Amino acid sequence: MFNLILFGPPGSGKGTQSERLIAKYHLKHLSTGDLLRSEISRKTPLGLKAKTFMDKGFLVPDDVVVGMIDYALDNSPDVAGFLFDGFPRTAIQAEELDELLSGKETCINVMLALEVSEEELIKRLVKRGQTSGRVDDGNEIVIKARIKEYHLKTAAVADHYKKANKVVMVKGEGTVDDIFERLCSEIDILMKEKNC
Ligand code: B4P
Repeated sequence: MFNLILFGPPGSGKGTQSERLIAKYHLKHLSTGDLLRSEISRKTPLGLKAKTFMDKGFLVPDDVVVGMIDYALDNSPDVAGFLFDGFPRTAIQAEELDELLSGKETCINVMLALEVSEEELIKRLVKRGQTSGRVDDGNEIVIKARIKEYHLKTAAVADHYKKANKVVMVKGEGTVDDIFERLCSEIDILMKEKNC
């Protein structure tokens, strides 16, 4: 298996690039943001709970998202690998993910971390907010709260994988095509190594 984490602050293009990467490399896409939004639209108890955090720009509690990932991993047999998008977002989630994968005799091969300036992040999210209908994109105060959560809780996830020498930084500004090419050239090298 080849398992990768696409990492970066809110609006760095994780969702955008993931769609292309899963098509090219036939990986199973696990986006906790998408999974949570699906729970919200179906008005499940989990979704109703998550919404109270997401609408304010806060992270959803670790046990909720880890439970969702655990379930998704168990229900995805025979895949070439996983692309984790927006997960893990805290050091605890990273530890839990490592444990879940080691129980399946696999691991994270690489974390590709998108680097984008804060000014550009805000610009992108405000623009998406004009059409997406997403409460968390619709208001600059909420967007700034999401970026603050990233610095407070999520940036540490990169440190976790840096210790294992698994982080590759990728410039996340430019056209979507250019960024996709940068990501693919890293993946093509790493796939030959498969360092689990
Ligand atoms: P997510 O759904 O993960 O979304 P995101 O971080 O907002 O965006 P992403 O980086 O995927 O950006 P995208 O490609 O869409 O999280 C939403 C919320 O869910 C979180 O705030 C949190 O509350 C909760 N949550 C999710 N996972 C969680 C977890 N593990 N633990 C706890 N809580 C969790 O791009 C953004 C915009 O930029 C788009 O409009 C796109 O078109 C545009 N864009 C992309 N690339 C561009 C480029 N190169 N140039 C110009 N624009 C570009």
